[in-house]
Order: sequence, then C-alpha cells, then structure tokens
Amino acid sequence: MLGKMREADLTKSLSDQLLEDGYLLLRSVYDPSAVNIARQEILKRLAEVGEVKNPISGAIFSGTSNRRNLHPTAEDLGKFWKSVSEGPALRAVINGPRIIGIMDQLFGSLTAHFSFAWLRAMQAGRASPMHIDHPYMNRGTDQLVTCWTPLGPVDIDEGTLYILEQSHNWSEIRNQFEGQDVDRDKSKPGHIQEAPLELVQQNNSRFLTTSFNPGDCLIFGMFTVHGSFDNNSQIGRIRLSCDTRFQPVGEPMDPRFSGVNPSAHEGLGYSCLSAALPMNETNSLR
Ligand SMILES: O=C(O)CCC(=O)C(=O)O
Ligand SMILES: [Fe+2]
Repeated sequence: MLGKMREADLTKSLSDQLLEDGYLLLRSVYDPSAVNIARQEILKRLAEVGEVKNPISGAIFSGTSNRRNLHPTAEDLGKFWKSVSEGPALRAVINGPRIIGIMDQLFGSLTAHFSFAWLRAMQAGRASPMHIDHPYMNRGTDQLVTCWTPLGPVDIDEGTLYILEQSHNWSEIRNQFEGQDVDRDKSKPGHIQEAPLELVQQNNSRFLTTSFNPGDCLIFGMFTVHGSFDNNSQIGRIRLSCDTRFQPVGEPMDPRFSGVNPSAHEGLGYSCLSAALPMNETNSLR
C-alpha cells in the first residue's frame, strides 16, 4: 500500500504534472545550507524554552518544556510561535527567490504567498491527521497550492508527509468538502474521519511518500488527500517542517492568512496552531 513519489521534471510543464499526479516532488529547490541555517535558527528558539537537548543541532526533544512558564497565556504562546515562524533565516528559505521562481513557473505568472506559515516541530509519537487543505483556506482564489518544506533531513520513519495516489481526482472527497469552511462550519471536522487504510483500500490507492533532504519540497493542490506518518524516530529526533501557500499575484487572497498580523483560524493568530503549544503538551496524535 506504499509507493514512492516520483520526482517532477523541471524541464516540462509543472502545471501539467500537478494536474496529472496531484503533487510535485522537487529536489534541491532551496540552497541546502540556507535550509540548515533556518533549522539552527528554529532549534535555538526551541532550546531557549528548554525543549531541545544539547547539542541542539541533534534536534532531540528534551521531554520537558519551559515554554508555558516563559509565555503563560495563549496569546503569549502565539506571539512566541509567531516570532519563531518569522525568523529571518526561515523566511529567506520559505519565501525566498528560489521557491518563488518555481511558483512563477508553475502558475505562469508572478506569485504571491500567504504571510502566515505553518511551522511544525513534531516530536516522536506525533502525526498530522489525514485531510485536504481546501476547507482550511478557501476564502480567496482557488488557484492556490501548498508547499511542504522539510527543514532538515526527514527519513522515511521520521514522520514524512504522504499523499494518497490520485486522490485529487476523487469526487467523493470533492463533494464532501468543497465549500466547507472550518471557521464557519464548526459542527463538521475539517479532517477526513475515515481510517486512512480503509480509504486507500476502497479507492485502490497507495500512500506515496519518500525521504527528504534539505533543499527538497513537495507541492500539492487543495484537494489532494495527505497527512503525515507518525514520527517514529528511535532517538527522539524532532521533525521540523513548514508549510506555506502560494497563488498568482492579483488573485484574491484569503484574508485570514495575509498581512503583518494574520488572524488565522478563529482570529487566534499563531496560537491557533498546535505547534504553538509547548512540545510536552502535544504528545497525542492530532
Ligand atoms: O507537516 C505536517 O505534518 C502536515 C503538513 C500539511 O498538512 C500541509 O503541508 O498541508
Ligand atoms: Fe495540509
């Protein structure tokens, strides 16, 4: 039930390949040393709140956290995570000219990005539930893509992202979620409730994934079913990654995720993210 993602061909139409596969796997898009600098920037901030063991470059979770003592309220935690998410070395990667160039090529026009970024520090035992992105961010243009950027190496057992093969063409998913807005339709969960294995079997699909190196990224559309595998690191290595969103310039942008103080979900800003919680409070799968 597991397949290997194929690498996109940069010399051919990226939009055709995205339509065909529902994703684009791109290797060495970013400068790997810039990714490593961003990684160290984030690890330093996590170490500042006591969440990373020394030497911090190992990215091993300490098992404890001072984050809530240092940043007691939800608002304080959100501010802390915003400051980490807006680190200059991180932004130089995720909003930098290399990925913008790829997006210009994909859209065939100049590209804009959400100011909001979904930075994730996933300790061993955690995963992201299976979902499509559409119900979370559909108040602007539908010409929107997600770019998932691992911030450092992510081996196959360290919580890689998976997509379900050909899921971008599944009408049941489209019918179920098109037009749903998680901030308006609070009674319905945004994620897919079916068991991933069952959904894969029903649709004769496969989990597609790969290991990632610094510099790689994965681009996909709003209806591609995806999630992350559990981070099964045997040494407690944190999986660091960031997801960002791009669209053609001049198209309407979802107002929740743009500007200097994006309101994000429920107006909570960065505190809407589970990553804004201390790492020792986010052990359960979510
Ligand atoms: O990194 C993860 O665990 C989830 C990422 C995701 O859902 C996305 O990039 O849209
Ligand atoms: Fe997602």
